[in-house]
Amino acid sequence: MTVDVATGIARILKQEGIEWVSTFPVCRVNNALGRENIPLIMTRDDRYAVALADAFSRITAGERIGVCTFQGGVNAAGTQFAYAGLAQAFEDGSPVLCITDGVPAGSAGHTEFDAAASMKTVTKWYGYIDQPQRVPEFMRRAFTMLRSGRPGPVVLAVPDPAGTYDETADPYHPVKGWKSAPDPADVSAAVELLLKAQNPLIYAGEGVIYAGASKELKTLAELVNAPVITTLKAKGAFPENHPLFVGVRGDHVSEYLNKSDLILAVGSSLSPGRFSHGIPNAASKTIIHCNVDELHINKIYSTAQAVIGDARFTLQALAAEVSSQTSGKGRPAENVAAEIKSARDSGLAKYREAMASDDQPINPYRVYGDLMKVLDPNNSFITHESGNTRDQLSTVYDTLIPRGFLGWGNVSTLGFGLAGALAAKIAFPERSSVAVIGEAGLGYMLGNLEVPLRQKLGITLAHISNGGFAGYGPGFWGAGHDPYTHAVLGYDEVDMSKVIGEMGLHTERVREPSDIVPALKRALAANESGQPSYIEFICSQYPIYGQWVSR
Ligand SMILES: Cc1ncc(C[n+]2csc(CCOP(=O)(O)OP(=O)(O)O)c2C)c(N)n1
Ligand SMILES: [Mg+2]
Repeated sequence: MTVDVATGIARILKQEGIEWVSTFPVCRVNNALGRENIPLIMTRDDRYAVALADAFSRITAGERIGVCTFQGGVNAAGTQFAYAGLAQAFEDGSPVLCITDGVPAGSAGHTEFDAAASMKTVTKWYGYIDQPQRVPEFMRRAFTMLRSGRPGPVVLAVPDPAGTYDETADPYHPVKGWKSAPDPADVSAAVELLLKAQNPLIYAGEGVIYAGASKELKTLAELVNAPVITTLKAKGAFPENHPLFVGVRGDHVSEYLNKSDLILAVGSSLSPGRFSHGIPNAASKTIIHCNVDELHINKIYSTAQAVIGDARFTLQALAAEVSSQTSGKGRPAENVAAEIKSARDSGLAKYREAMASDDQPINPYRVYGDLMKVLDPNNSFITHESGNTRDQLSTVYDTLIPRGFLGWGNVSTLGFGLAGALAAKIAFPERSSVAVIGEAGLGYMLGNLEVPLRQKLGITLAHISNGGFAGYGPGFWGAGHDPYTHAVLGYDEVDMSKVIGEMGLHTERVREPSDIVPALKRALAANESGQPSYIEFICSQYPIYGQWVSR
């Protein structure tokens, strides 16, 4: 059977279980997707086409791959704008598939912008389908990379969507994805070190979520009685009401990082980026580094023992080895939970007080505390924006299930929060889905607010409206801290609830702390009928949150 390249790609996507594709037009594969009945979710810019698919891959932990298309070829306007989305997906290691037009043979060198070279800097693989009959080969390779090893984005460039090939010559079979288990000798050496440590600390990264290893993480932590911290991106990998959970950030987390003599890192690259902890006094600690990617071993810190493999198999193997080396008894340590509780109580005291504040303008922590009262922790999704909402929520928001909270951004590109909430609603329609945002993030989202209206995606935006870029305000961090680039029109000058209300979202403006809970309930009720909501909380600037620990 002869098929054209674009149709061949569409059919393979269906074989791979892809249920929709996000796009910003035009891409010469889109019409084939439409003809093959793959719904196209049109976003309002190319960065968002990538971000929506990227967020879908993240929220489903790569179980369901997000796919997007954007404009490429000689007229690479879409590629230039999508670059921002890809850079973020690459930075955070998200397995998103992007399909774009390739520069056709005979047109190379016509433009100043080299699309292929630029895509190669932000992808796990950039594949250029140079001949029609290679479609199955390239799609197979793409899905293998998307489902195996360290996650990352793949771009496929299609220079000739109308070219034809014989579909039966190299029949396509869906790709399973493959995992690896660690070397048993490394596992037993790691456990010997772990059992010798006085104050081991488990440092869990997003690899635990991608491996679906939360249960195994809990089993190991309980067996060795070790405190657990998670990275921002792994928030929710460990149930945050568990007695062994220390936190994501805050003084109590700093205390545990400082006092530990052994770090058992699982599923984290241990790269002290902008929004993660470094390991203080690393040279005097023993670092066991469990990771799927050997390139992270000995990357920044000296690794005492590497354990390379999938996080779930690794945690299973470590637990089995601990049992065997301790005759099933595990590591005794009586006071661990009580010590964690007292460290958390003192570390969180000032935030808990803020969460009960009756101040006007509203203290942002009061909104977060009330969100925790309204949302069902076992059946909801929340994400943050770049700025204070990230720093404050990751300090205090209690997350009980993996991806109940989407933490994102090794460097956090403003505006991704809406994509996160939309993708969560698509992935788990029965869950309430909330993005907490500031004015800067909102600025990046405005055009895309039409998307949930058109798609009937009932998500809620909770805007901490404080008239400026609070983390950059003058005065909080001493004189001279960005005083010239801090203020934007605030709630006294613009009523964003009216602006956005005119678009058709359910909107409210909340000044009274006692109105927060009822307003959130009304927002979520509107969401149930597919209407998106926007609530503007008139808040103070309050840039107070737990810090990241430096190396
Ligand atoms: C694309 C991008 N550019 C610049 C930044 C730097 N940045 C981080 S937060 C922020 C301002 C946040 O202000 P706002 O949204 O009002 O939140 P607030 O801190 O006031 O709660 C800026 C400019 C960024 N994260 N992403
Ligand atoms: Mg602000």
